[in-house]
Amino acid sequence: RDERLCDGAVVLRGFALAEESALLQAVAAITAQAPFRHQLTPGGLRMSVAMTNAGPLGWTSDRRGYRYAPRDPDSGEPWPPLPPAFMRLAVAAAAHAGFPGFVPDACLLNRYEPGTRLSLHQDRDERDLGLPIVSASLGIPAVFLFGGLQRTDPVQRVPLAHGDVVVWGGAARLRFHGVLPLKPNHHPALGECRINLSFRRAD
Ligand code: MD3
Ligand code: FE
Repeated sequence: RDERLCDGAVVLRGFALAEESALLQAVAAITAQAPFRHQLTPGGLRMSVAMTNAGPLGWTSDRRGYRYAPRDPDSGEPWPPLPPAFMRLAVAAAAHAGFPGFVPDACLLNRYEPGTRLSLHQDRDERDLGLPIVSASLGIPAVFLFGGLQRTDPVQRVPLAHGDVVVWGGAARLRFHGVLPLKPNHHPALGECRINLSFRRAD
């Protein structure tokens, strides 16, 4: 079932389905407390992806830059805690992919609707770039773009469906990546929506 994309990146098809109902319930509880919002980039543009966080730290963006912060800037409250099902999934997927000590302290939740895209970028706001990121896809399918270490390197197109988990570590960790605009679609549990959970060790 493991699909190796390159050194350090492996797709675990359907890995999140074992926890499907607990994950969906946890997403609903988190977003009731810390709703999805379209953050501002440092350049002053509103992001097409709507985001929120769970865990001791959450990834935020505003005109001053990108950072991990312990509180939701909209409410002034701490981000909701990482639910047990989130922690179990991230720890199990990382261990399965060869990162046995990985324990996340941040989960970024991204919400996509038809037409939403995420342009090519690198994730480098975490303290230890030797640690992996574990991502889980829920809802309608998406095409993930997986490039190289330079923005202009050729990209692989990787279809990701409900329940798929990817572990990005080692040499894959600093590769450029993004998501193509979502096609109109429907998922029985989430409607016209894709939610991606990405588990990180920020601090
Ligand atoms: C590959 N999100 O939030 S998660 C992001 O589907 C982000 O919402 C995408 O990229 C999404 O930053 C993809 C998978 C992911 C996360 C981090 C990576 C892939 C990565 C870091 C390096 C290489
Ligand atoms: Fe990313």
